[in-house]
Amino acid sequence: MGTDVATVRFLDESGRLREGQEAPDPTALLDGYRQLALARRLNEQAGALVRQGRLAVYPSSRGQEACQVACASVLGDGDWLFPTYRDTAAIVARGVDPVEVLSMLRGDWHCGYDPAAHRVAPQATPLATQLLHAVGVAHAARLKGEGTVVMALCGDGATSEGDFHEACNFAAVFAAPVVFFVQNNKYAISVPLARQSVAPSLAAKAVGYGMPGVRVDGNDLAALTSVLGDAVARARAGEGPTLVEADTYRMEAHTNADDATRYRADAEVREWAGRDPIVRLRAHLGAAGVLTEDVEREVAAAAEEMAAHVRAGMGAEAPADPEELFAHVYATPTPQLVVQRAALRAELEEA
Ligand SMILES: Cc1ncc(C[n+]2csc(CCOP(=O)(O)OP(=O)(O)O)c2C)c(N)n1
Ligand SMILES: [Mg+2]
Repeated sequence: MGTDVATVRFLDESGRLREGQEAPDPTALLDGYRQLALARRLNEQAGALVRQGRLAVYPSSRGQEACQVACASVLGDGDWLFPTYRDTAAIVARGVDPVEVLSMLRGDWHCGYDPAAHRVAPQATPLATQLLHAVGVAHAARLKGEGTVVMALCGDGATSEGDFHEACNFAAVFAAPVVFFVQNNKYAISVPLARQSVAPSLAAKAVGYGMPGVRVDGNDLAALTSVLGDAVARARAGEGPTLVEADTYRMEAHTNADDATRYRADAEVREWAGRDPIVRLRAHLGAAGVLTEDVEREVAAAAEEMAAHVRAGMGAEAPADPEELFAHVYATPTPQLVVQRAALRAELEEA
């Protein structure tokens, strides 16, 4: 039913350039490859930290690393990124220290980094709420005549939320400089895409809002960088929002608290393992002669250095002050909170 949009793809699953496709700049792609390797190592390291009890939870973006790297790399310093809980690697690709980013998933009450300094909003857990905030920031920037573009991330499941609809509609009507980037990883925890939407594609939903919708191979860094780069340029030129859907896959369970074998077949996971974004780019860059063994060694060393930094940062005990429970809620604490705080203090002093 209805008309679908074609999927943009530059590299096929074995890394060959598609016929008639102009070759992307290998130097930029090589830098992207470095970032992909770091993102994969971060996913692995964070998973290990969960098993060691150093992180409370980690929603892995394994398999989605090309999306993570591309959405950060197309932004300028003055632009904004609005991530979800699954987008830790995108925030790190934007240049934020992974130790800071992971502190929320360790259980801290704050997001771990300074959102204004990095122009990265806190990772949103309530689905799609960040899209409205992103549109607000984009609209304000436009009214102020700033050249800011906002990259708003969400998952396939989040597109069923009312907030998604409101954000898309408002952004299109007011030509807000925002890019809606949906990582369609085929599941919302255990709910498969077929139970989420029967639209021809998620990108096709853009038609109803009067904005362009583009579907892109989410495991092809070259195609993603091009499509997202064009959407950012369009927003910056005052032409309004774009909805970009990445066709990708969540290779791991929703989080460490989920058992994905209960709702999806191994064969499906294996099929997607054959479309790995890193393997594909490695094959392409190897054939182009730019990914030498020396470069591979250098990339692996940088990934190990980052992982060691993360282990050191997460291994150190987080400073914990129980009285923080009472801070940052009311400018003037309520009488009940004053009593409770005093009771806690007295109990801690006794202990
Ligand atoms: C408003 C809201 N409803 C429900 C949840 C519970 N929840 C957390 S993650 C999730 C699935 C989201 O799926 P998707 O948007 O596809 O993102 P993904 O986890 O696949 O990256 C749900 C239902 C929530 N966090 N917020
Ligand atoms: Mg999903």
